[in-house]
Amino acid sequence: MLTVNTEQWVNQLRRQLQRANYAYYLQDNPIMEDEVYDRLYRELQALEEKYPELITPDSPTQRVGGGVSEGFASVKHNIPLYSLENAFDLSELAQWVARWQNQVSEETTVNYVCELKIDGNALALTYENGILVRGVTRGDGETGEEITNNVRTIRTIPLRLDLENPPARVEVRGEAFLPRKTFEKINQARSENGEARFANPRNATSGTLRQLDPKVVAKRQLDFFAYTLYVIDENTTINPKTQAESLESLQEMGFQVNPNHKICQSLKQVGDYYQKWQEEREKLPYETDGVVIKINSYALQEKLGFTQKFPRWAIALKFPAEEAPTKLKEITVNVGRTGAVTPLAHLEPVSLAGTTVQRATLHNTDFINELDVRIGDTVVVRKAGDIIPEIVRVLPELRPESAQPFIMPTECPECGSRLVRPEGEAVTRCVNVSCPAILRGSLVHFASRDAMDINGLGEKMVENLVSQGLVTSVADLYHLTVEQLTQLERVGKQSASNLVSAIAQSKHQPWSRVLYGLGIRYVGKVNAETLTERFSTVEELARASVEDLKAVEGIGEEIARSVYQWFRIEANQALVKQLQETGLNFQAEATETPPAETTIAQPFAGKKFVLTGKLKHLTRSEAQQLIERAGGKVSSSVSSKTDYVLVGDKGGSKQKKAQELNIPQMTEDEFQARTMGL
Ligand code: 0OW
Repeated sequence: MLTVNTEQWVNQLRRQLQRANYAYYLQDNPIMEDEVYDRLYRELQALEEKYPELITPDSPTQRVGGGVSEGFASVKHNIPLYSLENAFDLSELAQWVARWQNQVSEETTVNYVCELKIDGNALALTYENGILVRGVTRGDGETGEEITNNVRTIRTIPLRLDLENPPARVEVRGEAFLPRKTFEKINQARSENGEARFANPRNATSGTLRQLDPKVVAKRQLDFFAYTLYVIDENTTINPKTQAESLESLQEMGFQVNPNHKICQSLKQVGDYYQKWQEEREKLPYETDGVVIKINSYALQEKLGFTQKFPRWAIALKFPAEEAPTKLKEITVNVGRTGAVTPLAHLEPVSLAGTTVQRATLHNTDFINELDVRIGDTVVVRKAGDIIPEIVRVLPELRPESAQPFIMPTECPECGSRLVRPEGEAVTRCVNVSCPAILRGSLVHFASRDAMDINGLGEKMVENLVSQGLVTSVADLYHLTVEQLTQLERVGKQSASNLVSAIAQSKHQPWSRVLYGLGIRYVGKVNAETLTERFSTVEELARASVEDLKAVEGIGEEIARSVYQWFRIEANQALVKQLQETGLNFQAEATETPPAETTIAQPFAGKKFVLTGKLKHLTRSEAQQLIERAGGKVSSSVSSKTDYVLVGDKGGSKQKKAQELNIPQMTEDEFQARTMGL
């Protein structure tokens, strides 16, 4: 029989479970083990089943309530949901300020609240006496769809406000969204059971909010950030005067408020906030498409009021588009160091995420066939956090009659030999070891930082040496003379002798770097170190069987085969012989310094860079990011300690200083070749 203390106990259980939910979902800091939570939850469920009169709408057991809806009622918002005017750069932001500034007296100090613009779906929530009674989609701002049962399944939306004396009515607005990881999981599941994938988290969110079955919504695990609070109650103590105070009150009531909001005293600070998040937003676990700037003072907001559609006191400053449509003019193929033939898309130049994009990778023929991309198509190209632009889809409705499917060439464009596509591999490749493209790639690799580290032997110089026929294998490098080099265009006496001595210097590199420099497939820097620790001379390594090689920790079937076959090719054996005669190290030296901690991904470990001139395909910060990711550092002035100057368009005084100090200059193409794939 229902006793008072049963009711009390049920209320206590409810409070305890609500506290546990808040700690788990909003503070990421559970206050009890899952099994303890489940035990208490089931006890509450059993008591509510036994005494249904005890059930309250805010009970944790009521999150996934209600059956499958037929459809959603269209309801009028108690207060309209305003949308935001857009600005696309800082000058448009300044124009927004100018528009309302003349309505504000001179001496008024204006400060702003900057909030990340969450790329989700706005929701309007209504609480009566602290209990959630209604959840509505934004709709057209005046009316929306009543989806209360679905909203109740969002764990970061409280079913009851965490207040002793809740106001009569509270209206809360915020953004429902799907974190990236959750979105990927949902799409994975949809692919597995043959459903169409959602295009992006925002679409997935709106699709989920309009699901007729709350159980499906609950499984999708939507999330929510609150950003607007209205308190409707004559004698309430909660009376925020600014947007910042509202965000605090929302937090106190139990809502999740985005932690990256910031009060800015000036447009300069707003600009810094915008710049910071434009660069860092890829790291966030959810998608954003800009920042929302609001005048902080409610008195000032009231004074400024609204236009037909927007509040005058707020604006969305959007991040530059990461995706844009452009015309695919032609497709060429690029032969890389390992002979891999990769199709390259040449595009009508399009400005994207702050740079001009004219090239994008098409990966391989499978990718081209999957997209059915044809020459002449209008394609959507994407340039997100990772720097290399990629074609994501074709817009078939815009396909011209003349569009031609791309046919991968059967002959290598560099040497004419037949291209092969090894069984089961996506990549088509040229296997002619004396193919100039492979020769160029192998020379750049041999001279690279992690291999023989020959300064001044970058892509441009290699291109020069190969096209003038001065070098037909890495062994030829060691016979180059200053006279020969000064015959080349744009090679002065000084840089010629620097290069000859840098090449001579490289003979002291340890056996592990020589092995890595030979460019055997699948033998990266780490594997080269592993192999040369186990096989201290090249003779031992050349004699090793596939089994011997596989016996080495970290060396799998693929690498073992590749090494075994490499040493059975005549030309390779001759090359090793030549290099040995030249005096390179093909055995571990007793005094060999332990392998540097740098891994493959650190081609610029310890190197100091200075950037000068405008880069074509990268912004300064992107180039800096790549350099740091590759283990290098960027400083602002050229000195004798500088290792490389990365020269864009019109290098200016820094380029001049580099020439005076004889510091190697790197072009953007060389830089991209050296950092490709990082
Ligand atoms: N998406 C957001 C966001 C935000 C409202 C109130 C004043 C005008 C719009 O993160 N942080 N703050 C607001 O403020 N709106 C936002 O999103 C809007 C809602 C409807 C259209 C935009 O998505």
